[in-house]
Amino acid sequence: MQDYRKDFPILDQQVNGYPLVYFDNAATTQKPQVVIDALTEYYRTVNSNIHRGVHHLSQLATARFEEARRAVQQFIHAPHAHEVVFTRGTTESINLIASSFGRAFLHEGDEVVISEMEHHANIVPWQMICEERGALLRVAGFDDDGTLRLDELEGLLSDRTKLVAVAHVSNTLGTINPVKRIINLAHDRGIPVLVDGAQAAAHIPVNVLALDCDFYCFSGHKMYAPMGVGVMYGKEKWLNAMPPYQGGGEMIKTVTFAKTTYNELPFKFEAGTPSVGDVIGLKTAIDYVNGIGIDAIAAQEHALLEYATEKLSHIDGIEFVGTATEKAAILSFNLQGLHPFDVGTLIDQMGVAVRTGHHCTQPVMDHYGIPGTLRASFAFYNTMDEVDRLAAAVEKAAKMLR
Ligand code: C6P
Repeated sequence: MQDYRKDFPILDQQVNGYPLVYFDNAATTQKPQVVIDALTEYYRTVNSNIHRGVHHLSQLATARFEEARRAVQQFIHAPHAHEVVFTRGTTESINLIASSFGRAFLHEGDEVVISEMEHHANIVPWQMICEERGALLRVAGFDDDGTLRLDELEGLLSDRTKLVAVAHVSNTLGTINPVKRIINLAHDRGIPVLVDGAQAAAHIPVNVLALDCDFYCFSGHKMYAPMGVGVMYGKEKWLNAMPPYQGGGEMIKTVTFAKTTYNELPFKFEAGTPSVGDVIGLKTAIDYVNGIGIDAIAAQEHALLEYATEKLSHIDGIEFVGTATEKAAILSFNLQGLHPFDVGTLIDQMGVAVRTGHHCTQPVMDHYGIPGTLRASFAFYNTMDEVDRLAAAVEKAAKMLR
């Protein structure tokens, strides 16, 4: 894995006089040179609007854009390329589904079930649409170790439930949720399931066909691709039954002032000019990840998590937040009596980048009665030496603050 590290030029720099240790990969991953090159190459030689022109560049850009769609389809094992819709990111993907599915299928007295560990992006859009439609949001809790209470979730499912929406991996607790079991429980009752895959897509294998999920959402920038592109996978039967999210160019078949008819999938959900270069960058990132292998990536990140958990457990007053058995490489923690911002600021002075705060999961903070955590999140390019640097920095910060 060490060989791949040199593919990421940004990692080779000093911060505050120390070699950078980048442990904020859950917020966004760094980009390999091939992705940076794909972007500049696109703007240098191909840039053009897509699906609109007969001219050479437009056709080239369109072909590359659609090639990227097929790459995403294969990456997540979607049955059809037209079930892959490009968005700006997970947030937009979930808002699209909440707004469109909600308008089609949510009525007064209906319910949407989510979990207590969701990112705000998988809470607020549901609150908004539920309020608009007179529906109710129901929340399944988690145990103190960060394990989702599956029995509680099952108990919430009824003939009023119109959708279940859960994270594949929690961005704060690191928990890998048993999404296949959740999907089976919901499908037994005819309820569709949305999986928020923002923290899963680049870290564990994703197979939407095997999962049989109805929707799967993720962001390119969390999987080595540029910011500005995300994916909303939806089963054809749902996408056909849902109204468009936004109106505009590209999503129409015919427009008259009397009546407009909508384009076929996936274009019905892709109004306006998309971020073509970023989509092409996403394909390059997928090729790059495939070149290493998602299983090898998962194994390396798991080793980093185990080592970091062991190493940090020796620090005086450390409290881990999220210790479920099934975890992705996300380690949230606090130091007794110290504010996470203070510790985070001090370790940044030592060149170590972690995220501090509530990580857009305020209900998780409320669960524990804490204002925030420090969160180290790993990528395959991180090293055990960097974990040593984190542990040393945290220890030193604690000494300075106590
Ligand atoms: N979590 C983090 O530091 P966007 O911003 O649209 O790319 O992703 C939103 C999102 C949705 N679901 C989960 C589980 C997420 O982790 C995120 C983004 C980042 O944890 C930024 S808050």
